[in-house]
Order: sequence, then structure tokens, then C-alpha cells
Amino acid sequence: MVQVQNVEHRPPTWQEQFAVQQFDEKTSQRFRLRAIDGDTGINKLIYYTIKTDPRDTFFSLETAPGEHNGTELVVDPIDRDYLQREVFQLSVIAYKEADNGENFSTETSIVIIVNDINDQRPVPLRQKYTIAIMEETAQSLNLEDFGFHDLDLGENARYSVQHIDVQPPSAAAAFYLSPQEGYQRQIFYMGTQDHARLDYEVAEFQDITIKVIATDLLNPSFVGETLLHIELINWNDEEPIFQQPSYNVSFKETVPKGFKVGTVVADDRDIGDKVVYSMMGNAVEYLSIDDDTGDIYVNIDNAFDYHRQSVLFVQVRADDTLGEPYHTTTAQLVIHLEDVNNTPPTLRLPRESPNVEENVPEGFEVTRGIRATDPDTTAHLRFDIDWDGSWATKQGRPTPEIEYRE
Ligand SMILES: [Ca+2]
Ligand SMILES: [Ca+2]
Ligand SMILES: [Ca+2]
Ligand SMILES: [Ca+2]
Repeated sequence: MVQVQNVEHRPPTWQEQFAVQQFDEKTSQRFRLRAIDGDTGINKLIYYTIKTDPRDTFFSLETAPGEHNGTELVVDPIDRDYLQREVFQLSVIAYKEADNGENFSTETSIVIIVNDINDQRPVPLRQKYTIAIMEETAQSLNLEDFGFHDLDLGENARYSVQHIDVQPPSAAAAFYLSPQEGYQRQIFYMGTQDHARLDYEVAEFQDITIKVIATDLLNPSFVGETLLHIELINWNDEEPIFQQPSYNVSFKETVPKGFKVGTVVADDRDIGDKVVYSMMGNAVEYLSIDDDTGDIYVNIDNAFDYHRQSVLFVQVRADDTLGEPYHTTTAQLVIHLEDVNNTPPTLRLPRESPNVEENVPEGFEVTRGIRATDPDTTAHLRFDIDWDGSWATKQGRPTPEIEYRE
């Protein structure tokens, strides 16, 4: 009788196996695999080992010792969002050790696919952003890393964005935000759309806070928020404006040097700006203006003469000083002079001395040719005879005063 030794020469063969498994991220899974001895009738114990990418620490095998019912591929929860991977490859090797010490093995390749679940909210890239911008100037804001990141995949990673005022009210309307939807890691742009609202001269606008909110499109309770602090920078954007376009003053033509004519005032809304006043034209020859207060004074005696010019027009100017661009504005000062009775009347006598007959009756008209004029509009002329400077002659000889004086 010949004993025939059955020489082991076949690798194990798979009885339970799979090529692909697909399941949700962050779930635990177990999958059974089983191989049997390829050599008929021997039925050696089969051992299992796993080959994975060294990073993929969530795959392992659990094999009950001494049993023939295979092994379990154990998958710990896989965080697809953290890994940003959804496809994993590994292989499981079944082997046995022959009596002669030789190893016989068989390998099966497995692909694991994890499905994303929508469990991430859009997270701002920074908790807050701070920027200083010029007031009332059209611009796009140069914000670094301004955006959100939803670590999910596909539709789970889509979100809408909006911006609302924190302070002051209506500040958000001064800005646009683009685009209005984001996907995964998305950078957004903000710019001014109504820059006239961004007025440093309105105190509450000097420091603006806007909240930017991102909302998961499939789960509105997944919200991310960030704050934008926008500080306005003051510049010389306001013009000085005279309180009146025209100032009217009236005073006597005889006012002396130092007389205060009046005050002109221009307001400039720029915070920190200062207006300086000056006069244009030849008014500077007889008027001076305090560049700080706008007070106007007469700077010489006998500056005016009602009869030469009764109404004077003076251009007054205000300049702002905050910085470029500088602004200039003008107003008119109208001076109405009041006439003063300061000019003597002019008397015109007849060219020839009048003659009268002797013994004319009382009330006889001697002459009509006496005329007097006075340029002063306020003058009331009165005529008197200057007896001391008067005389009469009769036949070439002086007549005694008694004969003609009243
Ligand atoms: Ca999400
Ligand atoms: Ca997810
Ligand atoms: Ca100004
Ligand atoms: Ca300003």
C-alpha cells in the first residue's frame, strides 16, 4: 500500500468578497470576507492581512482566532470633509502556511466610496475683517481672504451670502457683495454701490460694522457669520458755503478807518476744516477782512464818497484748507452808502450887479438870478443876505446902509 501524500500547492480561494462598498461618511461599517483552502480536503486555517495607504488608518480586519468563518473588514468612521477624499483603495490578502513552510496567498482589491453628508456649515475664512476707506468715494474694498468655506461636497457645499447692517442703520445699502452664492471655499468681493452714504461728516458713519451671513442652501440652520469693520477716512470733500449769497450793508459815507462794515460767514461741513476769508478786486484798497472771522473793516479814512459812488459791490471769497482738492466760493457784499451833508452849497449870483430905481416900493424884486445848489441829498438850502459883505452904490458913490438895509 502506497501512501500518497497530498502536496499543498493551491492558494486560498474567496468565498465571500466584494469589489466596492459605498456608504455615508462618519459611519462605522463591517463587511465579511471569507476564503477557504484551495487544496481540496485539507482545509487549513486561513489567515488574513490588509494592505492600505498608510494614511488610511480607519481600515482594519477582525478575525476570530482558530475559526474558519472568515474575517471582518472593520471601517471606523471616515471624515470625508476633513480628508476631502471620498474614494479609498485597499486590498485584503488571505493566506495559509503549508506544512513545508511555504505560504500560499490570494489577494482581493476593494474600493470604498463614502458619500458626503451635509453636516458642515459655511465657515468664514476670518472671524472679522477691518479696513479703512476714503469717505464718499466709489471703490471696491481690498479685503484679504474675504470668504467662506463649506467643507461638504456637491449640493451640500452650496450656500447663499448676504450682508446686513450692525451699525449704523442703512449702512449695508452702501455696499454690494458679489457673488451672491458660494461653493466650498469661495472668495467674495465687496464694493461701494451708493458711496454718497459714506459720509464721514455724519458722525455715526465714521465707524461702520456690517455682518456677512452665509447660509447652507440645503440646511438653513447651518449659518456662518463674520463681521466687517469699515472705518471712513476724512478728506476735503465738502465746499465752503456762504450763509448768504449776498450781504447788504448800509452806513454813512463818512465812516472812519476801523469802522466795522459787517461779517460774512461760510460753513464747511468737513470735520477739521478751516475756512479763510479774503476779498477780491480793488476793495482791498479801502476794506480789510479778518481771514479767520470774516469781519470786514474800513481801513482808511475818507474811503467813500456818496456822490462818486453810492453803491459798492465787493466780492468776498472763502477758501477751505483741509487738503487737496481745495475749494473756493464767493459771495457779494453790497454796500449802500448813506449820504451825509458834508458838502457846502454852491451859490451863483447874477453876472452883473442889479440896478434899482430910487424910491421903489417895498417888495420890489431886485433880481431873480440868485441860484444855489448842493449835492448832498439831505441838504435843505436857506438863503440869507450877508449884510456885512454887502454894499450899494448910487451914482458911483457908496450908499449909506440905512438906505437899503431892512
Ligand atoms: Ca454644508
Ligand atoms: Ca459632510
Ligand atoms: Ca472742505
Ligand atoms: Ca470730509
